[in-house]
Amino acid sequence: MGFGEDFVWGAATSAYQIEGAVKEDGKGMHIWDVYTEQPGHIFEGHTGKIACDHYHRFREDVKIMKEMGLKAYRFSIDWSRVLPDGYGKVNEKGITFYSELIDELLENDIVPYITLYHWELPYEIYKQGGWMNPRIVEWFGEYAKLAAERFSDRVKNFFTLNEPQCFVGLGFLTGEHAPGIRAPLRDTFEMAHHAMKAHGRAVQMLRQYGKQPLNIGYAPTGSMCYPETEKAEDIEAARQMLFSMQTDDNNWTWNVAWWSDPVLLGHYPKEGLERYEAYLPKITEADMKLISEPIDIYGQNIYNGRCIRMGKDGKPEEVRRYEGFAKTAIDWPVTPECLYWGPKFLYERYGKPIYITENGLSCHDVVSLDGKVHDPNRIDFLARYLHELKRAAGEIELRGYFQWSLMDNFEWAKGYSERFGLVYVDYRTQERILKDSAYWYRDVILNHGKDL
Ligand code: GCO
Repeated sequence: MGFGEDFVWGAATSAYQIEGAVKEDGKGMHIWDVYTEQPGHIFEGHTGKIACDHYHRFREDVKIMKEMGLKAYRFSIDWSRVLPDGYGKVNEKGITFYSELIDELLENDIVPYITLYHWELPYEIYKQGGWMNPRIVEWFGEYAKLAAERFSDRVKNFFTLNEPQCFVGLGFLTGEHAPGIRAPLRDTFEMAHHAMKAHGRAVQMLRQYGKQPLNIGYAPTGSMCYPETEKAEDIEAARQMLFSMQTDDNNWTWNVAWWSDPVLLGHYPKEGLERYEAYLPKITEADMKLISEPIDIYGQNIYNGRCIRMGKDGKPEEVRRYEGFAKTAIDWPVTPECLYWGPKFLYERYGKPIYITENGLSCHDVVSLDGKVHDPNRIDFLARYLHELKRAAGEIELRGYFQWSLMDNFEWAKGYSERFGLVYVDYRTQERILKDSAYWYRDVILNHGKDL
């Protein structure tokens, strides 16, 4: 079995991480523009002011995608570039940029997948409460309507939100991402609820104003789990752990089921409603109906997972995370099995066609004396993970895989100190160099992963 001929092989990026041009052609400010200006938040004070200068170099970058044989490209629209205040006046130059990018992709037979929100919250909206303000549901809906009106004649695939776990959890629980706030627990649940309603409103508007039948989904992440062995009890333990409220309260956003049960099953998980009762906002039936507006595809960003076994007490327990695991440059464990078990468990629970919307790693990449970038660790990592994904492809409806990332880029609080790209970026000269892994991935795409 394995990957079919129509399996979507792609790569992903996000606006702030690659575009630069943060104050150009009418773009408004968003929370990362402001957050990165403040000293002390980002490694060595790095910002996305220039990043990979993709705003000016997108044609060159699409040419590279073509050379790599990519079939699809997942990118985000910077909400504040097309709606400087987040609502109201449209910035036509911002629309033109994304329109020209879409045309360039289509001319090169690369299918565009748009993420509407990859953390680029317009600062004007933030000043009015941002995700705490219930009006954000309508504001996000109006933004989705604009995207549908301007791009859905050529773009069929839309993801509404990228990783609400991060933009709520890291932005407002731990405060290590923009806007760097440690909000009261109850506020984070209210923000999360508004974000899920905003997702639902965007689905409605995309559906209503889409110029063609659309594939609509979203791209969450979460604390993935896989069994230590393939014994039935360990598999059951991993499945139980994955969909339980498995974290402590200060890391609650990593609980997968809290974000996906409402969208795909129409209700929050019972365990969570009981456990978090003291912190929850008012949740109405109308809210749940909006949140569970039917979607067509389900993205999941998976980098690693927790190794789980059934304990002697009949309860799931974790094998210690770093005991014997290889680690990537950003110190994340290498756990390929999560790319078989994660999609499998998610498909069994939700029954929606799945895309792996992000998977990849940071390596200590350097330009060697021969002028090339040799990244055997990335090839080894991808070979192991895609081997596991291929097994899942033989069992569930797995639509595609977007490697994170197309090119080295601004890695949030880590700035440019982490290199996740298949393409190396020299930030002083903006030179792009395809790493060995880019050529390896090209061959995987060419032969549909036959050798994985
Ligand atoms: C995320 C984001 C990406 C990151 C990537 C590496 O998943 O956190 O979607 O923007 O850059 O995952 O951390």
